Formats: sequence, structure tokens, C-alpha cells
Amino acid sequence: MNETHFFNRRTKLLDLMEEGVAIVTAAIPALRSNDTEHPYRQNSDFYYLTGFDESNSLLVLIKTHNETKTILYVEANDEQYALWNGARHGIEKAKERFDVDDVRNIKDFPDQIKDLLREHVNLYIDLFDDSEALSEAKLAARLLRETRGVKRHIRSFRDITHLIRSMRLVKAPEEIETIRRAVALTADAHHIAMKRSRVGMKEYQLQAEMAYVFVNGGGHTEAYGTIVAGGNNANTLHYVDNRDELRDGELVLIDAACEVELYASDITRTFPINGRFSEAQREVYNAVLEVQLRVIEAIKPGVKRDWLQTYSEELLCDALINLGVLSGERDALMEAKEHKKYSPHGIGHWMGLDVHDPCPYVDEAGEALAFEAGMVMTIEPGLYFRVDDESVEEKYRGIGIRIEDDILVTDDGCENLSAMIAKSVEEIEEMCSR
Ligand SMILES: [Mn+2]
Repeated sequence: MNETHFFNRRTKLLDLMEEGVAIVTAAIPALRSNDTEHPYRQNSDFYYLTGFDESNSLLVLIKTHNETKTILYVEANDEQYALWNGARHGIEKAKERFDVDDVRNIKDFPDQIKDLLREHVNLYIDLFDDSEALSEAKLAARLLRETRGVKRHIRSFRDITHLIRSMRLVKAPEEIETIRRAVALTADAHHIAMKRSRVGMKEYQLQAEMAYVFVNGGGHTEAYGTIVAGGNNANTLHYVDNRDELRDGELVLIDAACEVELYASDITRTFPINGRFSEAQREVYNAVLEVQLRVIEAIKPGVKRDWLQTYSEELLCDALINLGVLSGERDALMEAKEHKKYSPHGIGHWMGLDVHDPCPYVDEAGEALAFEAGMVMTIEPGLYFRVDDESVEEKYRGIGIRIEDDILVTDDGCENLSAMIAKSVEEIEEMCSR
């Protein structure tokens, strides 16, 4: 991805804005403990507009009836900081890199924000951003309102995130390429996990095998907390403890994927720890797989997301009836939400700069969005039978299965970006035997 891509996004955002000033801030570093921090992760909206990964920076976009102005505030390079933490871009290098109208020192922002806001009525911000910079901006807006002789002042705080996230919904070719790179590494990691899985290992050891692939493949991080859930642990949807032993005759559910240039992938595979599915495991696995394949098949431009959700629940309900877990008529079971007990989560979510991309799911009128080429959504049906759940046959108890792929909507249908990852019973048993 290059500066032209980011420049074009800023231009488009200015197009979408009414007259006013927008401020988008970098993420605040997160303290881990005492004086150590979590690895820095840039605010996705800020990154989307700049590609800049330094903290303590912010972007100002100004739009009047006849002109626009873009200003990037960054930290100046500081020798002491550089000695301990490495050099920052600084003003000069940032000027070379970014195609903005001006690069300024972040230290000057509090003194300059009042002038930037003068005579504007709209201030676009993330309404839930509690950074110091936004406090400064709000203070400046208040002072301007109280100043006699100022003809126009900020009268409304507008949500900038909605505009940016609407743009983020449809991915550009360079974004899809980046997601493909993340998926490729994730594919290798899942295959390694299948190959290395042995009875008696700890869940964290499979996690470590996968983390090695991510880091060795270019220093990339996990896109979210890795789930390695052996046996009944798979029935805890957000199990991240990963400290249990992997036992003979059980499945392991792995929901893990890496991030490349801040773009996520999100993949789940469930496979037998000893390499061979039991009969009961195979029955449930194929039931979930069938649902997943049929839902993916249904994705194409024009299809509405809420229809897809209902369709997937109907298929899961049918699967539960076929397995003998539920009995009765499907519509009545759906009405009573009986299937939700064994499949409580949604069929999928937008994916991009965030693993759960916070892009809108409904249009301005509140109607469910229809798929368009360039949208990326995960498809992840699952069935979960707790080990202590006496409402299911004993042979199914303790089985939790989810299968998740990353789906790109195309002009004439969709493409499974993670189609290369072993998924059928045969492919998985073959991969496990290597
Ligand atoms: Mn997911």
C-alpha cells in the first residue's frame, strides 16, 4: 500500500464531509503493567487515512465552501527518545512521506486548534475518543463560542467514524491483496497445527507452533487472541486460556489468524487431535461443513446480510434435526430459538483492518445492507454440545465444532480467500497424517 492510496482515501472522506473540521487521532499507547506497555497498535480509522503507525499524532481535515486543507501533526524527532526507542519520522521525514498540505509539530496543536476551528460550525470527531487532543479541541470550541466578535462557531459535534467505516466496508484491491497475504500465513499456521498435533501436548504448544509461523513469516502478530480449545473447551466460545492437555479421541478447535500491515484474517478449523475423526465427530463435522458450504454458495451481490443470517439458522436447525438433537418442525423450533442453545453466535462479521470490522450492517434507513463486490465477511457456523448437556446423545457430548473462512464478495458471486486451508474430513485427515 502506498501514499497514493491513503491520499485518495482522505480526498474521498473530504468529499463525504459537509463543511467543517475533522480530527482523527492516533491510538493511545496501552499500559501493560508498571512502566511497560502493550505492543502498540494504531487506531484503524487513523491508519486507514494515513498508513502512519506512530503514536501521538493526529490528522486534521478542513473543508470550506471553496477549499480543503489536510494537516498531519506528528511528534518531532527527539534524540533522547530515539536513544531509547528508536527514531520517529519527525517533521521533515513526514513531510517527504505524506502528501498532505502541512506537517506540524504535535506540541503546537493545543496552541493552533483554536485558529483551525475559527468560523467553522461542524466538528467531526470520534464522539467516544477521550484523548487529550480532543479535550483541547472541545475546550477551544467552547472558548470560541464565548468570544464576542466570532461570527460562526462550532454548533455540532459530528461522528467521523461512521463516514470512515462506511468507506472501509468495500475493500479496495490493495486492501484485498494485504488480506490475502495475512490469509496465506494463516493457512500455513493451521496446516502446521494439524501436522504437529499429538496426544498429550498442551494447547499452548499448538498456539506456539502457529505463532512461530506468523513471526517467522515477517514478524506479524496475531489478529486476535488465539483460541486453541481441546475437547469440551471448544464449547466455551472465547476460550483463550489454552493451558489444557490435548487428549486422545477428542477434537481441537483452533480459531487463530494473523494480521499483516494491520489487516486481519480470521480462520477456524476443528480437527481430531490424534488425526482420525470418530464416527460421531465426523457426523457433526460434516453437518457443520454442509451448512458452511451452502451459506458461502449463497453469497453474491444483492443478497442481504440479515437474510443470510436467517438462512444459516435454518440450515443449522435442519442439521440439529438430522442429528437427532432437536425434534419437531423446523419453523416452530426456530420460533422458540431452540437451535440457539447449540449455536448461539452469528454466522459471520465484516473483516478488514479490524478482525470484527466496525463497518455498518444497515443502511441510513436502518435496512440490512446488501452485499456488494469488495466486501469481506467471515462465514463461521458452529455446533456446540457441552459435555454435561444431557439433552444430546452421549456420543455427541463434549463435541464443539466451528468452521470459519474469509469470504470476498465478487461481481458475480464470491471467493473464499481461505479455500486453500484443509477443510473436508479427507483433507484434514490427510494433513494430520503428514
Ligand atoms: Mn470470526
